[in-house]
Amino acid sequence: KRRDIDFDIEDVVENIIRVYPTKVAKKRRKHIVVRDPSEPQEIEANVRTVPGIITQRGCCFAGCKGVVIGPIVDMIHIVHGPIGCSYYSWMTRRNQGVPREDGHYYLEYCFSTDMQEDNIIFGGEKKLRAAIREAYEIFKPKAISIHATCPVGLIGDDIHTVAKEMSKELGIDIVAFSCEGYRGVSQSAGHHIANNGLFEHIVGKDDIELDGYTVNCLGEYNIGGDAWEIERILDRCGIKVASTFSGNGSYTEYRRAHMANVNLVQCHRSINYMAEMMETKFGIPWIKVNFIGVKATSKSLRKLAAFFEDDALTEQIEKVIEEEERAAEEAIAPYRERLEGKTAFLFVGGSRAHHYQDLFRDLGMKTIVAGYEFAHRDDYEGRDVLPYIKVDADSRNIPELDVEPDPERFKPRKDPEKLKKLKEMGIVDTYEGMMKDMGSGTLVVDDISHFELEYLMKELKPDIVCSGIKDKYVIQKMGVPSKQLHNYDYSGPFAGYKGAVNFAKEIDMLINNPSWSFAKAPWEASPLIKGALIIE
Ligand code: CFM
Ligand code: HCA
Repeated sequence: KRRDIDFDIEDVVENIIRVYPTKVAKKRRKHIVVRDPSEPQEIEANVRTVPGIITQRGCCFAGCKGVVIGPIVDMIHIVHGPIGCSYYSWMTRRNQGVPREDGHYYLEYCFSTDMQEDNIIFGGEKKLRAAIREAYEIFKPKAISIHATCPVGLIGDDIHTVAKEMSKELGIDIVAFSCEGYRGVSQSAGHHIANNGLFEHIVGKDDIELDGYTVNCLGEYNIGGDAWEIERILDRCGIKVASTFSGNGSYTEYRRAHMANVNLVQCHRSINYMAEMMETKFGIPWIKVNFIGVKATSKSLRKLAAFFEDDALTEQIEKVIEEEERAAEEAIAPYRERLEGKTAFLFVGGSRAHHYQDLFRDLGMKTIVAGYEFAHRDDYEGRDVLPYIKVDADSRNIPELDVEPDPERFKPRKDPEKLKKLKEMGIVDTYEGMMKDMGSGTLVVDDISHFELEYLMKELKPDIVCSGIKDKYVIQKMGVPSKQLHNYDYSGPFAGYKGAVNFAKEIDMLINNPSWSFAKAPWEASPLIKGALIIE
């Protein structure tokens, strides 16, 4: 029998599930977890979305071209396909960049083969070759990437052979990515393909020594300038960023990225493959960091101090933490007073729904429902519980590269005994995942459907919902403010200490804006016909 809905969270979940047809209900139930920190919990993730359900997910092409490769500023990225795929992946993500001294900078251009019907029928390779030649003649780039869209896979254009032949003809690196939109089950497959291509063709080609303490920032895309705030902080500590994968990324910098001391992993989901392959081939360990949130940033810096084990560096890091924390907390205090106790829902791709919980905690707010669009079980349950290869369903279609230690370049950055100790301390080569940070009775929902989102909003009445463009205005029409955590709407940075202050100010402006009380949800404005499904 349908019970009256109360705030017993188990009941809320059951009420959602019983609306679905039996088969769908069975599937969706496994994607919803009511947190009980007293026991290890499992969640279904990285599987095909139920057809017909309104999902927030994107495609493999989005993950490869849009997310990982597109932000590299000094390569030309050619989309082989219909113009729409190129246009819709052009500058909407707000990944920022600047030209380097050599002047190669193509972020503001949109390159496409603009496939037409006759290319679909007679093949598009000729057109792709012509596009590469034309781009080369005009811009003389150092390197070009080619990205396949759905029709390319369907008609069987051999983009890898075209890349090889054109690379020989023009004498530059040309890397092809078979990232047809339909591959895998989400953007996630595209990350994997992009990581493989970058690693195989670009990373580790130039042995140029780097001075001092150097890190690569992996899984940081410089949305709204986040990477620059992180760089500012690391720079103050005396640590240099050798390269960032891939916000404001550079082909030239990736070729020597293997010379850095350690890899910092911000977004584990999109770049864990690169971290893993670099460790195997070059001996570079990785540290899972989170630069979203004041306390989280300090914690990440302390992990770095523990890794380098240098008293002078540790002292400098502590000094930076002391000064930056004080300034940020002072600036946040007035906002925190007005935000304390408010609640948030977080639904974002594969890492931010976890990372932003730290920042909300700094504001005195509580995340009561959170979920990823396309993360894998290890991002929820923890990396040590679930080593990535075992849970990586994408690997069904995307082959792992055969990576071995490179005898000439493999320099262990830490002696194995120390590394083992650091791992036991939770400092290197490990990631705990989202669920551990979520309190008893909170909800974790993977690949949330539109129906589930609306239902949960009506029942739990969050003060803010952080999500993407597909549901922002639906949420706001329900009288609840929505902050996009993908592109940050029009602002940022939100990372690091200064970013946390920007975020606090914006969340305060949104939540404490009196206009929301004037918005009438559709069901308030005109009565809806209401029914209940009674299942005995
Ligand atoms: Fe990583 Fe990202 Fe994210 Fe992601 Fe994305 Fe993004 Fe995202 Mo949008 S790489 S998983 S595929 S942190 S584009 S910068 S905001 S869904 S949570
Ligand atoms: C993508 C990119 C995206 C989309 C954001 C959104 C981004 O997945 O293709 O749905 O609002 O961050 O720009 O995640």
